[in-house]
Parts: sequence; C-alpha cells; structure tokens
Amino acid sequence: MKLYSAAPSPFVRKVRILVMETGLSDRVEEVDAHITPINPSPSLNDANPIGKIPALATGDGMTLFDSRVICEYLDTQHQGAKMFPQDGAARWTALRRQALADGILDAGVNTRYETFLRPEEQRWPEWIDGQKGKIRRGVDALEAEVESFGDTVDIGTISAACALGYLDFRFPGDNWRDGHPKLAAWFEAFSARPSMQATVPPAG
Ligand code: 99T
Repeated sequence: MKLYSAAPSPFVRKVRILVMETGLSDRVEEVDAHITPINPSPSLNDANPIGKIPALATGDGMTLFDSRVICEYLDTQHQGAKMFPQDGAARWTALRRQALADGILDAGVNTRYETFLRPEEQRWPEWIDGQKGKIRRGVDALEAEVESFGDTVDIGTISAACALGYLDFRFPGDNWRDGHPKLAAWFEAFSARPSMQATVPPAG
C-alpha cells in the first residue's frame, strides 16, 4: 500500500501511528507529498481529487481518503487489537473523540494557512479568532473528559494526541497546557509510546 504523506501533517500522523500500533509498517510505503492549497501536486490530485493528504493507494486499484476512512480501512487489515471498537458505546465514544480532535485540527490547519500562507495584508483577525475559539473549546472539552481515557489506545485517543501534538508544533506560544493540567499529564504519558516518538513532526 502507498501512503501519500508529509511529516508535518497531523492527519498523516494519525495514520502513521495506527500503522505502527497495528503492526502494518511492512505493508505501507510512504510517498512524499508536501502540498498546500496553493502548491498542489498533480499526482496527488489524480489519487485524491480533493488534493489533500493523507491518501492511501490500497494496491488493488482503490485510493482512499481522508484520514478517518484510511484509518478504519487499515484497521480491517490486521488481526491484532482493534483501534476502532466494533460496536456499542465504546465505538461512539472513540468516533466522537476522533471528531473532536479532527475539529481542533481543522481549525488549527485553517489558522496555519491563514497566518502563514495568506499574504499579510489580506489576513482576517476575526476569522483567526473564530478558529482559535474552536481550538480553545475543543481543548477544554478534552480536559473535561480526559480522566475517562484511562490507558485506552484507539482511534479516539490517537486523534486527541495528534491534535495536541499539532498545537505544540504550530502554536507553541498559545500554551494549550495552561488550565488543562489533566490533559497535559495524559499527553505526556501517551507521548512516550514508540509510535508517538517515531512520528514527532520535524522542526521548521
Ligand atoms: O488543503 C490542501 O489543499 C492541502 N492540505 C492538506 O492536505 C492537509 C495537510 S495538514 N490535510 C488535511 O487537511 C486533511 C484533512 C482531512 N479531513 C483528513 O485527512 O482527515 C498540514 C498541516 C501543516 O502543514 O501545518
């Protein structure tokens, strides 16, 4: 399988962590696709018409996107502990946590593009504030429920860890740990996992 990938992407990181946690590393080859909305890649666009990473060519003629679909597909490709609980409350809890973390990430990536890619004179402070509000409320919600995470390693907690890692990577000055001590402690412990260590986004 071929994963269109770039190390700074937190959505790619979700997939890479799931691959490592489920023992699929030997079956997934990474292809560099460093893109932005203003610097697309024709070969990626052929694979994913939306032009975003991650995308996964499964090797049988199908290309999957986005990270949620790729992760759920890969979870069917191994015999170990499942990262997507099959049913019941555990499933909806994990999917909801993934949606919460992905929402933080969408707002984070929107903010990154607005403050980094968009020409300075065209930036829109109110819009940035709106995105930052989504991030703040999302992190507050994670703090409120983090005690229920326990030792769980599934798509919900992997996504939460990727969201917090992205805030550290792109917005270190925002100090998300302030006012979120339980979440900070959980993140520190979860970050010790080899899959987390191996996927820390590169500086720069
Ligand atoms: O929007 C674009 O054209 C290119 N952006 C992306 O491909 C980003 C890279 S994160 N990927 C997504 O937004 C994927 C979201 C999708 N819902 C999923 O896969 O779950 C780059 C962040 C950074 O460099 O700071």
